[in-house]
Amino acid sequence: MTSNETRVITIERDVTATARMDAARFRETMTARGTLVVNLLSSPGSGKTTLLAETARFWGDQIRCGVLVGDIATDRDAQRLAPWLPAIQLTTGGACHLSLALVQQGWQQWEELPLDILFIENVGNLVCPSSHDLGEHVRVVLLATTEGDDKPAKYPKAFRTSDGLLITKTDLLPYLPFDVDVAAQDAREIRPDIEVIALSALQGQGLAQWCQFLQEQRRRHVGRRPANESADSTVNR
Ligand SMILES: Nc1nc2c(ncn2[C@@H]2O[C@H](COP(=O)(O)OP(=O)(O)OP(=O)(O)O)[C@@H](O)[C@H]2O)c(=O)[nH]1
Ligand SMILES: [Mg+2]
Repeated sequence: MTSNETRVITIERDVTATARMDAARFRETMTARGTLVVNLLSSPGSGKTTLLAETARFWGDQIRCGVLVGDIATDRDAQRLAPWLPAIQLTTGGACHLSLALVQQGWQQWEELPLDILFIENVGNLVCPSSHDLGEHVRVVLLATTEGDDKPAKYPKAFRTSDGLLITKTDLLPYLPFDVDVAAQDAREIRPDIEVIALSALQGQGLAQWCQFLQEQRRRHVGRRPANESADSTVNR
């Protein structure tokens, strides 16, 4: 073969099968422990960390949450979250998404900690994280009103692989040409059953609906109520 010839090599096995199996195993372990795993992804700055802090504040000690927070560099998000919920920073050292191996490394530090919900805040990026199963039960994508209502069709994989879409920073709607219905419709064309919630973490609108969504997901995937949740519990601020 000369140096500029191309050879096609057929690999007759699914090279992603091992990664899928590892993710499925982690999910099963977390199901058995009664911990719902929620993977949050979005562009940088859509409001993931702010939302997590407000979610933990909303629930207080009613629901036990922890977060593994991914960033390329710095532990700023873990520091911001520490006053509100247990937080471990996972620093990727340049990679544009979290890996299951890194998540499991973080989780090992908590194996004895009883959690109702484990959040994973992925690295701010609307492309790379969507291709990596981190063993989550639920994937949620955030789209801020400042990003434009045309983004779902432009970044389809993030929306196709997500169970929920949070339209964030709705307090800014009076100042922006962003139409919530247009963004929701765009996302539903890619993923018809995506649950859409519009919210403002800063002002609190939509937060109760988001927390209700998480409780429903927990009942569905993990099949138990949080230990501290009373039988007729509805979320109150
Ligand atoms: N107006 C408004 N600003 C918000 C809201 N939520 C977050 N922000 C602001 O948006 C900026 C980014 O928020 P973060 O929570 O750091 O966003 P992030 O998605 O965690 O960012 P990365 O981790 O860097 O990807 C901050 O200045 C927040 O104060 C909101 O509901 N309304
Ligand atoms: Mg953040």
